[in-house]
Amino acid sequence: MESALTARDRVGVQDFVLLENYNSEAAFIENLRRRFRENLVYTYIGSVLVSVNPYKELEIYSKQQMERYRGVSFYEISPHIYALSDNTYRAMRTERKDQCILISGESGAGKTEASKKILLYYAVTCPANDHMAALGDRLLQSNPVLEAFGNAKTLRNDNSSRFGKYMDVQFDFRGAPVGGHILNYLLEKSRVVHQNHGERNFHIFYQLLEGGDDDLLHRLDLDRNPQNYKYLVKGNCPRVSSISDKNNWKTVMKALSVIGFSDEEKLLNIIASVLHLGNTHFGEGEEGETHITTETQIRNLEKVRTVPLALMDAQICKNPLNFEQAMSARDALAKAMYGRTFTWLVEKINQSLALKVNKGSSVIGLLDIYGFEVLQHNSFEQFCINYCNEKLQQLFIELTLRSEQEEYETEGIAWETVKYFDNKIICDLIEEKHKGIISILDEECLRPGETCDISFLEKLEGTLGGHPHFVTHKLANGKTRRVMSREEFRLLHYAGEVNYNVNGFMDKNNDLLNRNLKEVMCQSDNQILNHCFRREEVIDQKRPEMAATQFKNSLMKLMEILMSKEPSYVRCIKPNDAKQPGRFDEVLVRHQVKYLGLMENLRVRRAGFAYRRRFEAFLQRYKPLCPDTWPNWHGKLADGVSTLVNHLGYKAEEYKLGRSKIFIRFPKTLFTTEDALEAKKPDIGNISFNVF
Ligand code: AD9
Ligand code: MG
Repeated sequence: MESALTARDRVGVQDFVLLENYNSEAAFIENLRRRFRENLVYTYIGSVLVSVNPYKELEIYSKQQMERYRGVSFYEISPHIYALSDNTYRAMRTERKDQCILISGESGAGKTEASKKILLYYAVTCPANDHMAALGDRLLQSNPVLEAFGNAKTLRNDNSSRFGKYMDVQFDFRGAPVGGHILNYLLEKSRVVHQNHGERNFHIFYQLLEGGDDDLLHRLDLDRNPQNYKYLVKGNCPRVSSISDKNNWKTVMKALSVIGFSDEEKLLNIIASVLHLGNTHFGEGEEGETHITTETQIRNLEKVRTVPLALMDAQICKNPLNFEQAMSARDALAKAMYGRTFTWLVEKINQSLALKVNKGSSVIGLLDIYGFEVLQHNSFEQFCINYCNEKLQQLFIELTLRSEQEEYETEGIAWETVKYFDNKIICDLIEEKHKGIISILDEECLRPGETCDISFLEKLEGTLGGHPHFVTHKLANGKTRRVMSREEFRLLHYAGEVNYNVNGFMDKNNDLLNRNLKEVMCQSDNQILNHCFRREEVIDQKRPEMAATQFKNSLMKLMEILMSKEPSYVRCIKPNDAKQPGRFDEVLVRHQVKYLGLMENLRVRRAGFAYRRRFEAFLQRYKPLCPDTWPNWHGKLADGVSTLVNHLGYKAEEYKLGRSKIFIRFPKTLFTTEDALEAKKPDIGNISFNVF
């Protein structure tokens, strides 16, 4: 039999708090690597779950596995996303407190897969009621629909979520799921009209062309070749080997019907119209005015009857717009149509999940939001995404520190202060009223006269010059390591430096749709678009909130929601950039460990003690080691633990007894105890490396 020590050497510790040298990043990464090599993709930092994307199907998600984790406490069995799901569920049931699970990590790290596994766990293991079967299905089926419309192939992930998602799952007093609600955040609309090389538009376009039957495509006047559509050729990547658009199309259509959609064709009409719109060309008339020139496109668009093209033409002509303006108005329309339809789709799904006002019910919220993003060229979208990650990191720091501190106080043990980087300074830099980047951007968008992206940058330099986390070409004085262009500003995020190119910031923040085009859309025959483009909006002269401010406000609300719940965390790590199984790129992993703040997390968690366990759990496990506690201890639990550790020879500096838990300072103490247990009970074999 392999000794416990070598087993531990081989597979590492299952909780980082048990690392001998918990300050060493190298030891942390080595532990991750050992476990990854053994296909052990989950490891804890206390109650936080760290997950490394295996990039291959592991046999650990079956129904039998779900059963193994039901009602079992965290440390009795190897770490798993099901353990976290189950613990969260039980905490909700026993403490009657709303919970949330926050999933973070960079693009392709496995956030969406994790959230789907959690949902599946609840759908399969929770008690059912009459409505439950249908509701569980609808909850699960909302995923393929949202992914078809909101995910796309990017360079980093073949199925990248291009929107943020927060989903509440509601449970009744018996613990059966009874409702759900989704909040969506900032869809990357620019993808509708432009994709970087090697990337695609949203999946649904390709699914429709590949999977739709001939009749449907005929009715929509589409042909099967994506290369024939301007909005689909920018990335030069119509097919992706890991994706079957045809099969996914079937899944999506089935999912739509489970959710209760009765008229998919209206939805598909809009998708087709976006493609036709992209192929619409403009030409200059005799007096320099712009006209739509492609007759066939007019015919097609009229046929699908979403955009009254003749009206649109008349409006463009009446306005009049020059060629460039007409093209950009067309693109703005395509983005607005798609973006609003996506929001409408989320509303429809919400109606079908119907969150109920229900006495005695509680919720578990799941947050799957885009990870920190640093691309070659970073624009407004990356700015928003990374701002969102700053906010989440702040929440994480605040809540983990708070809960640790609270635990020490409840247990009556002195709290040892831990040093950590508080990123509030960066959040303020972005969101502070009047002085923050978003306020300055809004002001510049509203200022009359000649404003442009560069004048926005100059304003930033004027206001923020000297801020320790803000740099530009001018302010850097040649001191920066990387060359910056004159159109960039750099933010020193908690996760690293990112250069943002200001080109397009003003336009994207304004997110304006030509008023005349809005008017045109109000007259569409398509009921969904009628719902999305309201007449009141055209009449109402008040300017809607700018995009960044809208996003900021929705994030504030999200923070409030999350603060009101008991959080659990899943921190996802991407092992390599090649999307390949078995490859562990140390540089890449180290970077993520750094920016996810995992070392800080570990330091906070250790704050003096490596291990803590409730008295009853500790006694239950180790009582065979002491004749006074074996087979049963009849006195007070604390006395039992005291008797046990005295018998084991624990020294005073090695442990402390709180009110309901024992705190052990060094992993070594625990390992020695664990080895003694194994020697005593060889029949339990290598269970020790399961436990640690
Ligand atoms: V993004 O920020 O939305 O671009 P995610 O959501 O973090 O990203 P995702 O969950 O989509 O990443 O995972 C990327 C791919 O990794 C999936 O399509 C799977 O092919 C693969 N993956 C992720 N997690 C697992 C897993 N637990 N088991 C097997 C996985 N494969
Ligand atoms: Mg995702």
